[in-house]
Amino acid sequence: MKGDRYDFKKIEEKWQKRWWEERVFEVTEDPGKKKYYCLEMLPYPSGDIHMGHVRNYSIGDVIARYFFMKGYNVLHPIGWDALGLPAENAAIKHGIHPAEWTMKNIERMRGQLRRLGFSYAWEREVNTSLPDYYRWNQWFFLKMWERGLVYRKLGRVNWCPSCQTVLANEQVEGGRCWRCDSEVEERELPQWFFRITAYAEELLADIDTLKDWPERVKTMQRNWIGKSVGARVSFPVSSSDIEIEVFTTRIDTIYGATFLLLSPEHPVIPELVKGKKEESEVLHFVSRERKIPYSLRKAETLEKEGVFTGAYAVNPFSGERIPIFVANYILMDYGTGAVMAVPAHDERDFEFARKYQLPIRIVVKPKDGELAPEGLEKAFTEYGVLIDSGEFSGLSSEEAIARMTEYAEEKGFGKRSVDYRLKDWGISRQRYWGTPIPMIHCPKCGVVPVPYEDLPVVLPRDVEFSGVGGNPLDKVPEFVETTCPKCGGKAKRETDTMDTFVDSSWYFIRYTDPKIEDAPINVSAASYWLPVDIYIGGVEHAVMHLLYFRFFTKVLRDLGFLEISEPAVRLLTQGMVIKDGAKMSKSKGNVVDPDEMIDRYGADTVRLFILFAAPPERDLEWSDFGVEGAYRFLIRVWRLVNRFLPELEKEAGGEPSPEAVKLRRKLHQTIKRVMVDIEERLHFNTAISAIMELVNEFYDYGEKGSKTPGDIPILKEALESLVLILSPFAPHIAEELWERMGHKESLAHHPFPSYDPELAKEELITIVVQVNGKLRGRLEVAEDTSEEEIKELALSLPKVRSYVEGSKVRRVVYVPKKLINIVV
Ligand code: ANZ
Ligand code: ZN
Repeated sequence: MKGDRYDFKKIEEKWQKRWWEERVFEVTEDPGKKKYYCLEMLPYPSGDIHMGHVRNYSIGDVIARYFFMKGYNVLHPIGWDALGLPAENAAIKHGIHPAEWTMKNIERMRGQLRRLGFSYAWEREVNTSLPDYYRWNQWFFLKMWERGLVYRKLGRVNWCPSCQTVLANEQVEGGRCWRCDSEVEERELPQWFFRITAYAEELLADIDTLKDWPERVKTMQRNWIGKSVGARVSFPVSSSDIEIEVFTTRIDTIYGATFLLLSPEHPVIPELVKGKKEESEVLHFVSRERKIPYSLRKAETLEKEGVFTGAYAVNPFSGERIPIFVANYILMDYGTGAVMAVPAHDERDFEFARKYQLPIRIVVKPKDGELAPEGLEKAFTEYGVLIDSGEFSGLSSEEAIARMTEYAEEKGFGKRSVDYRLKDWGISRQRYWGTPIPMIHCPKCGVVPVPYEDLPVVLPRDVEFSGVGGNPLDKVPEFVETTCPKCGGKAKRETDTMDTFVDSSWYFIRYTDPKIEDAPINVSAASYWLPVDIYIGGVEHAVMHLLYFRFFTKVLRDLGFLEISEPAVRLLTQGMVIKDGAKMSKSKGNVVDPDEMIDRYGADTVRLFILFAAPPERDLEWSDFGVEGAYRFLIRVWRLVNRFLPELEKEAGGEPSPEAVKLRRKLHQTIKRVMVDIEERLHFNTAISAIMELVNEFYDYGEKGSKTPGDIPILKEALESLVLILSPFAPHIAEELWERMGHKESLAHHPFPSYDPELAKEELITIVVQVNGKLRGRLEVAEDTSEEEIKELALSLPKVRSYVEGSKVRRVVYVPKKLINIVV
């Protein structure tokens, strides 16, 4: 039996079965034990597990298994983000019911995850498409409605004129309908919104508390919230009693405002142009522009266009009369939808003024120098010193902003104002496969919430999916026709369903007690497990999902369910899996099927390769050669351990050989490195390479067997530790070898080996770090640190980062044990 072939198939099936039958990873709250909550973003059940999932979940599994072995009470759950558009599209295309399609996919993907040997608490699996989950979306909706955090207003949607239906953004491809290729228009429909802006300030401020989130994600969140401090100023319209309020962050430039701009959606337009000769041209322009999707109008490359309204406004500071235009690049959903245009100091206005030959007047000059007298090449957008600005001339922009805002407030035509780019969260979808919004429209009482005791509002099963003529739910009378809970009269049910981002905003809380029936959340379980200790997922979720997830946490705290204000302590955003230079995707035809790889090499090899090929935040280039390499390494471990097993039974005694002493040092250094790499650095690739070095050292010691009986205890310690530290990465082979060493219990809860700090001490050397040949830092590293690791360490030095950030690393020159030079 010993020394037999590495039969991964048999081994993996055996251990998966045992973990499952013995409920090895199921947990309950235990106040006597330190908890660790390891969470990976839950998958959408699209049909197959892809390599991106394998990567995400392998990373999470290493962390979870490691903390199990460190003695923590580890919550490591998984579930399904099971509502959403693809299921409905499949129904339209292939006539299969979304529920059936979803359940089938879940079955299949669950099987695939099992085959990868992940340490999930399967008993806590959550499926967001079941009424026992989504009823709580409805319940939260009602609670939020009571608190004024839900409202209804007109919102824009993509409309396909030929299918007569609303399209999701994902169904618009290059401005055209995914089904019929017609040009998509924008329309306004009443929609439901979550008032996330009520939390804008807190969402922004608390980013500073997220010490263990990547800077990049935090910056993206800050920009998305986009706080702008400025002023609102009212411009009276000449010979009328209309006033137009603008939002500006540069009130200091107001003497240079040479025209006023309105968004095509601005409500004042009809009144402004009424009876003027410009009226029909302006209204025509407005109706044309309003159909153009916002996404296009926001683009920086948009050709600026506008039309004169025939009306003039009066600058409240200078008394000057300036023309009013409607312009395509002014958006109604920011500020007030009206702008004072200062072409000398704003790029977009500059472009517009050039095009329509409007005056460009300089009112701010650089603090140290003059602007060329013959006119500007482009707008001067920096802060400077005011000129030609009446009594404010000579002030710096900073001072002028403060003083002029005060002045406007005193005179009553302006006020300080804070604006956010963040918009309220539009959650309405005109779709079937989502959570029904629990509202009723009564002709007498208006909008009436569904009473709590009538929840859940369950999706009807019998529905027709044609893809045309609007929301399928509208055509189900048994669903739509209802009675008003207030007056008992005939009423209609709301047929919009919720954005599926609602589901994924609180699933992590539901995992803490997924079966509780009389409440959405078990407060004591949530208080024990939360916050999430590490959250792992794709960087594509850096903004929306992570913001909604933070928002829900705050709302649920305010509803009394949670004690925390932020959901996750640490965030790890993994890079993409690429092949032949492109993201692995079905449409590119460069997909490597995980199942096929597992069949060929086993799950342990696939996991090991994926973890070894790149540090988690970087993109990972798929390599068949690399997979082979991972496989050969596991065979090497297999042979090594099996070869030494009989040795361990031999009689021990006497002094160890110098080679064994050396091996022992290496072992303790390796344990330390693996611990630091998993726990602190989250760099699994270098942990694995350390284990590989240890195995090499073992082979150096000799494959022939022990040198003296005094080596036996060291060999036993080294082999057992090797298997244990390998186990988070390649758990099946590790369990099998562990069992062969005579252990009866699974190693999943065996303590992770500890190291002797004296033995683990490594010889340190100093490496000089340069950027473009200039000294920027020094690194103290162990003598045998690899080039790749040194490069990573060098790039992570704050000083180096400040020189490298924003540019591309061209080349890295490494002089072994001396110097590393990063060329950007
Ligand atoms: C006059 C001005 C002069 C401006 C100048 C800028 C520079 P941020 O900083 O991004 O918040 N703006 C205001 N509302 C707008 C809208 N709905 N659509 C398009 N542009 C709008 O941008 C604030 C500035 O963006 C505002 O300050 C306004 O132009 C413009 F030298 O007012 B500014
Ligand atoms: Zn009623």
